Amino acid sequence: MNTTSIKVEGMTCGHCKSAVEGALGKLSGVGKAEVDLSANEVSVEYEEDKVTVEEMNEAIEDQGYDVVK
Ligand code: 9UX
Repeated sequence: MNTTSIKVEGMTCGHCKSAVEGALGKLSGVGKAEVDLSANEVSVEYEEDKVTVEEMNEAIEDQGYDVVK
């Protein structure tokens, strides 16, 4: 299991947190996804042979948030 931290802009309330965590959780290969609202950051545990950071970025952007790359 790998861990990464993704910087995301625009997450302000608990529903944002749920939306992003839910979208990441749906991806096969993602274990735990946890949003830290005050840090504008998502920490994700994932299996790198199953899912890429690009796919995770896209899932976040599909929810309407901007990923800081
Ligand atoms: Mo809360 Mo997030 O009303 O885009 S869902 S700010």
